[in-house]
Amino acid sequence: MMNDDTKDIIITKHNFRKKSFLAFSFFILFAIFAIFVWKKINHATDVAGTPKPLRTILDKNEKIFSSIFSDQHLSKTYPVSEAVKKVRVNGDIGLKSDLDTSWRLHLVLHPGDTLLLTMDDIKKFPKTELVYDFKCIEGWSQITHWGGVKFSDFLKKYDPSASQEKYAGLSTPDNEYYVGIDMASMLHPQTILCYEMNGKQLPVNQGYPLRLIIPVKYGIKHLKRIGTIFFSNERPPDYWYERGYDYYSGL
Ligand SMILES: Nc1nc2c(c(=O)[nH]1)N[C@H]1C(S)=C(S)[C@@H](COP(=O)(O)O)O[C@H]1N2
Ligand SMILES: [Mo]
Repeated sequence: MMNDDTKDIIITKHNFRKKSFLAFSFFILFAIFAIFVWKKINHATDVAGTPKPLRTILDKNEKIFSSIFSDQHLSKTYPVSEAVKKVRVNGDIGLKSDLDTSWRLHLVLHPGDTLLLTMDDIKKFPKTELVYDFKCIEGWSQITHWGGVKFSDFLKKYDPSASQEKYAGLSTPDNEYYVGIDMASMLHPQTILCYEMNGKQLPVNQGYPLRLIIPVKYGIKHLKRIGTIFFSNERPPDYWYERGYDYYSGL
């Protein structure tokens, strides 16, 4: 026969077990809920398949960086002697087809109104040379030497009102590679329509006859073999943006 004291202890032990069990169950339920929420956030993606939280941060990045962007801020330049002779070739999207000998730069003034320009038209502008540290988003960089015309000079002559638009869109002649770039970066004094590397004609795998050099951006925006340039207030399509990268890709 139990005395009253023992009974008390047994009941307390029982209560304790019950409480631990409840606490543990709540913990498990909470953990399941947390995992569910985490998965939900992580699996929400945009058109590019980029997780929503990441895309939100990338877009905030663009707002912050473009608000402090200034065309007075020049990328560091180097003496020609520091430029590498063996320039890395990185990416050949849009360069695979044979280059058409009748290449023209298609400058879209308005939909349905396109100027066809030759290399002679482009070489009429004063030549700018630039030696700077070219940075690829994959993590490598190289001091390289380029020559061409300032995009701002070019635009002033051929399509001055275009500078009112928010973006420029550039693409290869076959439309396989394409980029969208904010107008402030396009008009930056170091942005050039480039036709020379190391003082010589641009090699085919580096974008002959004409490529973009834009030191305020990562390499992904330096489109090689420009076929078409157009302007728009909406973001033009962008190859690497569609594959999850930052649209702005500024430095
Ligand atoms: N047409 C075209 N342009 C392109 C690319 C590409 O694949 N196709 N790759 C870009 C990337 S990711 C980089 S880093 C630079 C590399 O330029 P380079 O090959 O002259 O070093 O070109 C950019 N322009
Ligand atoms: Mo790159």
